[in-house]
Amino acid sequence: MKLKIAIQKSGRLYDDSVTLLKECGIEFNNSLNKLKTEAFNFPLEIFFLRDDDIPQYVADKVADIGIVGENVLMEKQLDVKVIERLGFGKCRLSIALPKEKKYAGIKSLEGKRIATSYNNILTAFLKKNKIKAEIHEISGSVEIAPGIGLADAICDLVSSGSTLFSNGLREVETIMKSEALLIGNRGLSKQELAIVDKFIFRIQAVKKAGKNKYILLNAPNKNLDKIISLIPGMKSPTILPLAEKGWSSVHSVLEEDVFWEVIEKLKAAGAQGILVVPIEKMVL
Ligand code: PRT
Ligand code: ZN
Repeated sequence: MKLKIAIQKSGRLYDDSVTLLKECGIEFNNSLNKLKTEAFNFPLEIFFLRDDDIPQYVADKVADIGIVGENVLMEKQLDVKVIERLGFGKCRLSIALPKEKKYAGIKSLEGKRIATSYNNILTAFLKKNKIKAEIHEISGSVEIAPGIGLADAICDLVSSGSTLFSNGLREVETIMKSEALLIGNRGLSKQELAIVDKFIFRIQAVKKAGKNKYILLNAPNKNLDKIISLIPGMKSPTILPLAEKGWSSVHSVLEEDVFWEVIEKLKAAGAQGILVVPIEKMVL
């Protein structure tokens, strides 16, 4: 019994999807022209597909699960299950206008021509806001549409904003935020779900590890209580005596978000020789 996963064949989600599988300890050969491969050490068959096709393949159970951008899933409007948010491929779907055009809120879009590859999402957004506009569906290079007189505005994905900037466009509305999702067919069997669970367990360990660092430091025993109270670790930290009298070594786990703040406080409390190391996997 093998689970079939669909991932992007090439493009913005490819590298992170492959990295995620590899960090989950799933080994496979991914030579460029392959459409399909099998993992050596996990019951997984991997299909390499265009991102636009992945929701349909998962809905039809050609693939059991898949990795796809939330934007693509929303646009396709197919009934699949969102299993896990993966935290990469982040972007937003926005409306942008030539920067010299006036914009006074959504009402300014009334009667305008908007070019997009996201017809369904844009239609729903306009309807919700009671705006009547003309949608020009095009499949690529949406950002050049206003410049060539095809449209007054565009609705497209933005990440850094540099594409908009270099085409003289200004972002005026964000319709949705997006990231890569692990999606699954709704009718998976018990055995298939058991493999999905194993996979999710690994993904969560990898994601959790990425957010945490392992920290080792030396502390004078007299300040030990204070120092321990500063570290919001997994459970209580490990304390080992140092060869030097009156000193201990403290080991714990620290979240990325609070990292710099805590390090400063630790130093102020007399901690020395602070080492911070990445964690590969974390299982709680
Ligand atoms: O061949 P295939 O159909 O599989 O790939 P594709 O060309 O349709 O998609 P691809 O590889 O470009 O993007 C795959 C997914 O990555 C998208 O569906 C999003 O979920 C996600 N993603 C994240 C992005 C971006 N960031 C992004 N910036 N997808 C596209 N872009 C484009 C955007 O369309 C615009 O042209 O990048 C440009 C804007 O980028 P900035 O940085 O200049 O703002
Ligand atoms: Zn695509």
